[in-house]
Amino acid sequence: MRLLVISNRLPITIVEKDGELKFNKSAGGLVSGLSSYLTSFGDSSLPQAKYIWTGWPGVEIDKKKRKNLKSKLLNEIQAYPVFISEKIMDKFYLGFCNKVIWPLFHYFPSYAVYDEDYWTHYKLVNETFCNTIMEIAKPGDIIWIHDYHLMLLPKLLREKMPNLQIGFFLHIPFPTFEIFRLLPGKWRSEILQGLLGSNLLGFHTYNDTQYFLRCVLCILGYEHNMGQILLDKRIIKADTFPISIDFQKFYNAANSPEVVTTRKEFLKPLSNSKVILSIDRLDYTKGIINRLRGYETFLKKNPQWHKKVTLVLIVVPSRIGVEQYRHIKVQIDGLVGKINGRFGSVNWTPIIYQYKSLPFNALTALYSVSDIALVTPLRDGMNLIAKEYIATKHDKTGVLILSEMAGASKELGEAIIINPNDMEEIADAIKKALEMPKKEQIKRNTAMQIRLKNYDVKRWADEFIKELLSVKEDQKRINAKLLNYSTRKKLVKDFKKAKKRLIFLDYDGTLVPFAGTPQMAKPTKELLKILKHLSESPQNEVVLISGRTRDILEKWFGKININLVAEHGVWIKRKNKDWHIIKPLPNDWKSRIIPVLNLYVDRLPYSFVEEKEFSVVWHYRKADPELASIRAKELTDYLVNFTANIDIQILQGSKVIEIRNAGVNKGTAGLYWLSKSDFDSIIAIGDDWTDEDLFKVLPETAYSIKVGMTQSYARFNLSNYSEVLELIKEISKK
Ligand code: GDG
Repeated sequence: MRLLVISNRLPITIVEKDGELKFNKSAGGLVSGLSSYLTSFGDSSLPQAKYIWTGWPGVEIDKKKRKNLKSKLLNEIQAYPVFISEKIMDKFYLGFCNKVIWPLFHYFPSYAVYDEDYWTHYKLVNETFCNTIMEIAKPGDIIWIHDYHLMLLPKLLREKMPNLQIGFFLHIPFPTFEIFRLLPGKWRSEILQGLLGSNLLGFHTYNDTQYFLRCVLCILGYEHNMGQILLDKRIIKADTFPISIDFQKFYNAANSPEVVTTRKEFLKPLSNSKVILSIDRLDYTKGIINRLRGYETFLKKNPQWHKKVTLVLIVVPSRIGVEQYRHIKVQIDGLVGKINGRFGSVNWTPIIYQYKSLPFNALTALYSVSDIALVTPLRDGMNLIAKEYIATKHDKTGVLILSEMAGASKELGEAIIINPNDMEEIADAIKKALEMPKKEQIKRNTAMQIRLKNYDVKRWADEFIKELLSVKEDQKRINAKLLNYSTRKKLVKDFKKAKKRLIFLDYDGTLVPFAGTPQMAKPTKELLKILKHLSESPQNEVVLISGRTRDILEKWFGKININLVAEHGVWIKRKNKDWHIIKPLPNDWKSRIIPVLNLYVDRLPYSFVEEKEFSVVWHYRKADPELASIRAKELTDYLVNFTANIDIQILQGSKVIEIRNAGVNKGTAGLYWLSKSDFDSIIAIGDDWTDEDLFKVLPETAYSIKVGMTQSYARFNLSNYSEVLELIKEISKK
């Protein structure tokens, strides 16, 4: 098994020395986390487990040097570069990624710049990734795509290699529908369609997952069941996988000789002071300004802590080409100066400020030396800093102050959780942290450490890949029920051989697609021709078995000589005969139900009531899907109680709720036809719950076929009405 990890950047930095390209491995949160998983993946129990990491190498590579670099990267670190010019990357990365997606997905819609040129470059880079991956992908490979830079890639890959197993993980938050819909219509649909090319989509938090599923429903109209979407013949699963850290790496490093030495050095100027640590990439989402204001409020309110506390503020340069980042840097510089100027003295600097990144040992030393970590993002997918801080605490002392807007707050509930927009709350949290008894600190940190140790980054990656493989197994089970080539061939052969054949065909969703209103779903000329042809053969008994009224069936199919069943089995019309009712039924209950349904028509715009002779239907196909699903549940609950003493059934169909007499259904109608003769070939095709009654009464040898990929009593599945048409066209041939 081969795993292809795809991310925007390869975990390397390239340097040119004496005209030759050299590279160093770089270690960030994701990189170091994934690297340890991939190392263990290489020696895992999975047969021939191997991996290749694909991404942009970070710089534009001269055409002449590409071949050489490619083989060097592949041989030495199992990496495969995607070559893209810096000019294109600028519009893609600084443009679409960081001026559209990053601000929008972090709830900063006013920072988003909807530039068509950025979108063009986003598509171009995703396509270039796809083409590069095609150079190495083999059937059976597992693809794991990372993050918001590559949201179109799953679909692009699926189009080239339909059977690839593709997983996608989003490292940033997925926004609510109200934010996501701000994207121009074409972009937002293409992004969702792009993501749905995956078999598994992973998000940090339950909310992110739900927001994604809601966008899919509201924008594309695809419903899900427990996070599972069925699209054509494919299962797509969305689930929550909160990313973690390499716990042991941070824990062990905190006691390494290098870190112990660095810690001592750091402690020299800070020995008489409590240390508050703030470290982030320079980013407006990280709440650095709010943090400084919160600290300022704390100093204002608590003069007793002056000269006894120091904020170590590390800001790591990032995305320098984006205007908001330059602006925030100016703001931070100003605020640090203001606070130090106002509260500082010759022998005390309230904020020690550094605008550069730290080597790993220094970072770990700072974590372990700090009494408090102040982590106050305005919005953050997860936030690894918070987790890493806890991991370095050998004596389990130290206090984490964490924003409720970070995904990490869902797992690190023992931290002091704050709202980053509330300066008073930040200030009070700092005071509470400084005064927290050691025993309390140890209790809180022990609980968090156990959690982080048990669910580390390896476990995170492992669970993602396991679930990706399990979706593959589920898919296989579904595929096994698909009417494949050989079963279909046998069906046709058995049918042709038979002397007496019975064919049950449902109408809506089986022979025609669903339309906005029932009147619009008329049969096409081609369908009428096929049905006529099929029904004319004296060996065939073709029964159109529908929930429609006899009037509409008569109107649409009256001219062809075919058996009809209306209202799900209530009315029967044999060829050349008149309609008759299968058994006498009451319909006086309708007058009590219709006003209730009308009430729900008022409560759900675009829903309407259809009255049939022995049933009534509340249709909601054109209504807002979310409100509709709530109203449908409410109505069902209400009807169940309301009709407790009446012998009627409430059926949840495809975007309809139908209320009809109990005891008569497609099954009873099916038995009526089955009793007419000994049939040596029986075929029944339907897409709805009402067809299940029919499937249940058929003999085991019958070819029962469910249209759509949902659970059914039917023996086989076809994915949509056009496949049904192909099949009946084939059997209608002489
Ligand atoms: C995105 C999401 C999500 C930082 N400064 C230095 C340094 N770091 C390392 C930290 C940590 C990583 O960078 C930062 O990770 P975060 O999670 O805090 O934030 P993002 O970079 O925005 O990451 C985020 C993450 O993806 C993973 O899914 O949690 O929400 O935005 O690992 O240690 N490392 C060193 N020196 C530094 O100065 N060595």
